[in-house]
Amino acid sequence: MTIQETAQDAVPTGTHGHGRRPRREAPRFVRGRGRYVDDITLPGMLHLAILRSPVAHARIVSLDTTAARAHPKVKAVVTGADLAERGLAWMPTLSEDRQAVLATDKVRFQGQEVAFVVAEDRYSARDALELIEVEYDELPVVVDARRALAEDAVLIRDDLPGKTDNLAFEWESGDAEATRAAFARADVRVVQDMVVPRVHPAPLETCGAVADYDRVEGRLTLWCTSQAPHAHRMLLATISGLPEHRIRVVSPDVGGGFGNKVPIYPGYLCAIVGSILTGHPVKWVEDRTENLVSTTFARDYVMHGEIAATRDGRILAVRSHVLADHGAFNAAATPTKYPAGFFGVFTGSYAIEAAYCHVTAVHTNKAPGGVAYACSFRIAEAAYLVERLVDLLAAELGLDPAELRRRNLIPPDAFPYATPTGWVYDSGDYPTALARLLETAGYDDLRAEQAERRARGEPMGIGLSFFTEAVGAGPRKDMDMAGLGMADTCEVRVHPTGKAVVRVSVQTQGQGHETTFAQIVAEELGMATDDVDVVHGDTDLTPFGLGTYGSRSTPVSGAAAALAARQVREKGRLVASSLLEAAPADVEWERGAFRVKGDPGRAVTLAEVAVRAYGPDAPPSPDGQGALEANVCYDPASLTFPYGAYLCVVDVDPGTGKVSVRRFVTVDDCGTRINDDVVEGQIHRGLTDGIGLALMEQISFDEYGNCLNGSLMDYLIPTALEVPEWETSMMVTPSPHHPIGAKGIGESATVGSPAAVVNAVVDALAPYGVRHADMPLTPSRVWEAMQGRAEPP
Ligand code: MCN
Ligand code: CUN
Repeated sequence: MTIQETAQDAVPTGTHGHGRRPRREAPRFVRGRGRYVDDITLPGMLHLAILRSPVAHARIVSLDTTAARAHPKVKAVVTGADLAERGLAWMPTLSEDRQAVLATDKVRFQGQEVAFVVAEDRYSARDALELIEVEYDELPVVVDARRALAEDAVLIRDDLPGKTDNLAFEWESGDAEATRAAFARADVRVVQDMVVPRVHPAPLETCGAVADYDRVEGRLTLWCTSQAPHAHRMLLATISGLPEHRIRVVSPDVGGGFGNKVPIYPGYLCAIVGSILTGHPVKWVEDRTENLVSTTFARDYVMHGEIAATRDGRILAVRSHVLADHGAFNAAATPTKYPAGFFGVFTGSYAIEAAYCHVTAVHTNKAPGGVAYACSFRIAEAAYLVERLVDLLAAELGLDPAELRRRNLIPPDAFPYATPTGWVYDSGDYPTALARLLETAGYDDLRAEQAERRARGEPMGIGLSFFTEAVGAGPRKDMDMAGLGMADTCEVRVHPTGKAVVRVSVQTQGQGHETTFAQIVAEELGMATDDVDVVHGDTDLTPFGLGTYGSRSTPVSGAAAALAARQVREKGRLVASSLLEAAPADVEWERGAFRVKGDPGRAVTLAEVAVRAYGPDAPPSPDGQGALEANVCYDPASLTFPYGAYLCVVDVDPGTGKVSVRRFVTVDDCGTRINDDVVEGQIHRGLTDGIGLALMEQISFDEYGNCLNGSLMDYLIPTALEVPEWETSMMVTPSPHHPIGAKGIGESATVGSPAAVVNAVVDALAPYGVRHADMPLTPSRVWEAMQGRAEPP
């Protein structure tokens, strides 16, 4: 597995890129020395457990905590009514809805928070939960989004004044009229309904918090599993009424987020209330079932897709209607103006005249949330939709799917490319990526092999996908979360001995930021990466910013880091000119040092400059700020648009319907890469996600709203056994508006790969007359499809 190079030098990016460097956080993790929320133990710390609703929809008739309070080790028992007295029973969500912290009137999904107990140890807290008596008056449930708006559907959100139905929101994008006209002109139209099932990010570490409220100082410290510590601090301040400057949110090592840790959860607030009430630090760590059943899910889109083309295979238009299941409370994490996330990029990587989509989002009696799980804000759904439609169209036209894609890809000279739904893709060379993919995979040979196998009755499938993502939210004028504009700040300081500290507002959950942000700054300052330290995940120690999700750390904070380092370098140049006894205009930065123009032998490094910068004869700092310090808030001009071309080869066991992924070949382009190892790791992980999503992952419910996937025995996630040896390769088309030309990569493979797997399986099943089957393609579903029976999803 090697990374191959194709460089398209669109913008100069200095010397950034291609550093293969082991992650500096690795030794700590492999030796078990990571420090996660559950590793935090404070003197006098108490433990919190949450009582959750066993039913999906019910009125709370009565709630008796007498016996629980009498438990000898219990310090506090708190109900929704107790919180309501303090105005804390409800909290705002990231999507302008509200969510119950503890239920007061009704429970609206199975696993909803009803009460909590604080006790001396975790076991006693859990024991005491069983002593709480709750009488529920059960109500009808809405489980299927397709039934949510039926006349007779029970009203879930009767807490909202004037609400009479289960509609969460409606949203549209594109030009309905132009799309209708293009469809009318088309020779061929293909229509397909498809479901992207509800899935869960399922990070290895569940969510948790330790709250420590200091009654004397009036200060709150909250260690929590947060992908966005600064945004969470602001939200916690608004909800709790505690002053923001007296709240410190610390996100220590986080054992995977994948979007699960973007929202704030009732548990965080319960821990805070528990600490305020008892005067002790309080720890809440949910178990696996609580994580799977009650925290934010992903996908859950029922999509109707249509594609129109000419007979010779030119795609004219795409249209879609989506029914989005947002659960009991709309707690989706997405920029305010984008309630359906970035689903609007569903025209994918193709030059298409017209497009239109309409999204209807509904409430159901299921866990709240939405968007999460390496999705680039719903681009996972969008990419899947268009890539399935293109394959269906190829089948209809009798064209090879690779050829159909080739005819419609956005040409390289069209960038920056404006899509019919209003997105401006920054850069790319799509035809080269596709050509490289087909060549690396040996596409023609694969098709020949497939024909031979088919003749022998062996179902083999070849699936393609080509995706484009939009990552790196803001700019802040267009994008905000909970009123906070999406921009991020980075602070760089070079100390007298020439070592640097970088403080970032984003928060790693395993992506390797401690290494990669050091690399960005070291590269800009001509320093050794080991001489640069990265501080993150503590609101007291880092500048303000919106956090890590939507693969925005590199596009936003990475840019801030490069620019802050450049400002430091510029200050250093003045000091260097005094050291070199040359006019500042004659000093240039070249090959990692300040050099006198025309006399490159006369040079000083930044480390040499640092000593002088803090010395008695230092020249005055030009901006009156610290000698070698800079603080840059980066408000991105636009998003970055990484893309990729994937090919998956599967074999299907005709007797059992079991799918085996034999090969997975990829070409990705995230512009300039900071660290090849990290990028490759991100891609491997995302491809694994894609196989899981396509073949095994689903959160499902029975007709009573019982969640059927409360453990990792019932919610299958892929392991090394289900994945092949990856065949990855890279291209480099820098982003023209990013200071080092980098685009995000953290979600690319998760977004791009499910369609390749499903396309491969459907391709394998073509001889059985199958044109579509919904994820997850479990053996039973594949087998049903082979028998000509589509199993209802
Ligand atoms: N990188 C690089 N060169 C680039 C782009 C990125 O070297 N051109 C590196 C970055 O420096 C960073 C990593 O790749 O170390 C991912 O960068 P980026 O694409 O900016 O994504 P973020 O750091 O913002 O991470 C978020 C993204 C998301 S949204 C999900 S979901 C996801 C993902 O990252 N969750 C993850 N990858 C994950 N990986 C791990 N181990 N754990 C998670 O929870
Ligand atoms: Cu959509 S999951 Mo990531 O943006 O944290």
